[in-house]
Amino acid sequence: MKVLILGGDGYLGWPTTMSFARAGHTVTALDSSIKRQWQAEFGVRPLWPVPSLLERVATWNKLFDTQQAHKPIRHFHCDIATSYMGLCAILEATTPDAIIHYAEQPSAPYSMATADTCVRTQANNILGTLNLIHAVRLVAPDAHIIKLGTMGEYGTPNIDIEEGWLDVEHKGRKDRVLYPKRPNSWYHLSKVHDSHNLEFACRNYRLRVTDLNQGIVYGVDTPETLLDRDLRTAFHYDDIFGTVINRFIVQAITGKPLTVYGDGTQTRGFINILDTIQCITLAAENSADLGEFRVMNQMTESFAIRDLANAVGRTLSAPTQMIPNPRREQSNHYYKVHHTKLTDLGLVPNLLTNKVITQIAETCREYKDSVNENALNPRVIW
Ligand code: USQ
Repeated sequence: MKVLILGGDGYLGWPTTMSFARAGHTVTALDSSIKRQWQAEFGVRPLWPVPSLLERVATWNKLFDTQQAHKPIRHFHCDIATSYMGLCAILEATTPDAIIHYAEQPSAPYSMATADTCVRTQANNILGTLNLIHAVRLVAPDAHIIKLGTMGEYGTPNIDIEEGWLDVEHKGRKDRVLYPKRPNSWYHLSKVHDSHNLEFACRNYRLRVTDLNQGIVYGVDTPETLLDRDLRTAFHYDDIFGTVINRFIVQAITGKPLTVYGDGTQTRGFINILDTIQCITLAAENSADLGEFRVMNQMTESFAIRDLANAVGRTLSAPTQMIPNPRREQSNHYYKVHHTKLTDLGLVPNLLTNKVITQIAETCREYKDSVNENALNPRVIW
């Protein structure tokens, strides 16, 4: 396959880029590097230094330049939210079969910090996806768009969470509608808007789209990041871009209590970074049909946050601390998610075990002295 990865510099974009390249696909990675600026605005950075996309692509291509089976990765600098023509030109040059779209502002706290960060989040995410829709329609109408959505789009409804669609019966009539969504941040809401725009594009332009509602990702290593230190992906533990398991592990290795927001009864879906790659691969290998808006819930297990904190705390001998929840979230809520479509395609989950927690902690321990303790407690409150 010819695969174009939007957001190839990111936590998930880079490991995905390498995984597809290693599997023998022709891979192009695109990024605007803007996330590095967003990080700088809040004075945060990944736990270890991460070479630029250009440098990592060069390292990869050097590593594999003697092996016939591997084609070099190509890369482009492009901001898809502001450069429709640039995106069209890249689609023309790469003629992708699959386009994997990670190129979005990914943080709920960032989006909730100020009016400006809210507007920039929604502008970046919604306009980027709209430009993609129109560029694909014009230049590559057969390409399969694989869009990273999020489980947080659904919020915490008092009914089961289905995979994207809901069968409803109203006053004796039946219909199938997009699942009604009630997210908890401007960021998550930007992805709801994306989902609606993509579904509209499937109906009206006959695009083919898979929307993957992904849970909270944790983990550091993939088979490819382990090949060379300069091929590692970014690891965020800070209050803006760090996700909860990664944060708890860094708090534990630095001897700080694990910050459980509120009473920790809020429950969320989770997924190992290895399974993210598996799911994206399965989605790409099993394309949606032309005109189909296919939605799959990309998570493997769910945990209440306090149970998660206890599991990490027990494994790494660290105390947990309940602190006032900086976010407006429901506690003690119903949470039942259906997530069988990816398993039906062949996903074999890598679940969260003590061994997995210990392995992540081992990698992080080497950089213990680089931890910015100011970034361990939440700063954005809503
Ligand atoms: N939490 C704590 N303590 C912390 C950090 C978080 O208790 O120190 C709690 C939060 O209150 C929340 C849960 O952990 O209930 C998850 O927070 P998070 O920051 O790990 O994840 P979230 O803001 O939901 O967003 C992350 C990614 C986002 C992705 C999303 C998947 O940043 O890109 O879309 O996970 S999901 O949550 O399923 O929508």
